[in-house]
Amino acid sequence: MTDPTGWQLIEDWRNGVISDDDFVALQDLLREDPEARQTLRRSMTMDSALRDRAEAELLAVEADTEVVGKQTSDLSASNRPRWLSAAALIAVGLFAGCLCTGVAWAYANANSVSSIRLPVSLWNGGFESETESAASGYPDGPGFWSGDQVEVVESGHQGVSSFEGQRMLRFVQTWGDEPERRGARSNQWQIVELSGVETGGEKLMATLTARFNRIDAGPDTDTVFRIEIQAFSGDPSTAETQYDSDSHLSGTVLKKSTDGDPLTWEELEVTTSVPPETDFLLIGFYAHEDVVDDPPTAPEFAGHYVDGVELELSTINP
Ligand SMILES: [Ca+2]
Ligand SMILES: [Ca+2]
Ligand SMILES: [Ca+2]
Repeated sequence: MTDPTGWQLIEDWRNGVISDDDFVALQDLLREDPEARQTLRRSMTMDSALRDRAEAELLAVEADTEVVGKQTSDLSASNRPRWLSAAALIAVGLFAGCLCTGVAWAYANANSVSSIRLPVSLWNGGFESETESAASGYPDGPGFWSGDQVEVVESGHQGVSSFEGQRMLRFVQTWGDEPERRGARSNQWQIVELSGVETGGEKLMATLTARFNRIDAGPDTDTVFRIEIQAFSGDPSTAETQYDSDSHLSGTVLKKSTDGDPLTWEELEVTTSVPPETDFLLIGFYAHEDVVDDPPTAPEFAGHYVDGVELELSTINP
């Protein structure tokens, strides 16, 4: 597809920042232009969760207009809810050990295969520990947050109540150790090892959820937050080089512009397939300077917070 407008519409949709009018324009374009549909499908190739979403939201038109070789993932929308088989629970539970903070059993219904919901917690996803960030830059192992300057603050900071517990994390600067260069985003990473997970041949999915909030400090207040999850093979110490070289096995990213109401938390959630050869997941969340990119030595975020970061692993029952 050579139409730059079409590319931009697809990119905005992928990042979750498309406007209502542009969404309608994108649907019209996809309805009328087979090449645009092909472009969208190709751009989804690495991401089964996005591909499912595209087919649910944007590519349904194909059923009426042409016969296509659909690259449909077998993780259909109706199968996507996060239910686990008993075998997967045992396998993941044994592996995860300290990662599991309360395994909740919930049988789907009497007519389905018995399934169990398994929330797998990241370390300190609620930021109730006073240790906010163990290192700067990429993590080289599991079990801690690492990235740019952040601080754990008490609930009520600048009029923002924590999403859960008594504390939350505030984005401070777009850099870690030294303000060496200009930056327009502040983020934190965490690695979750999966190399010991046995799923009994079932498809494994990972869902990342995070809640964001910000104050309204006037028209210059930045608005955009982002979450990201990627699956990699190999040793976790290779996370930085693999991420920089785009060597993920699968992954999903989502951006969202938030309101200026400090009383409401905005939720971002992404789901990605976890290929069998996955050894670890790289989890990330960001605040973007989408309105004004302040110099690195100036305050870069007026009051931008994250809380309630959760990772959930699930298998899809056939
Ligand atoms: Ca909290
Ligand atoms: Ca809000
Ligand atoms: Ca900046």
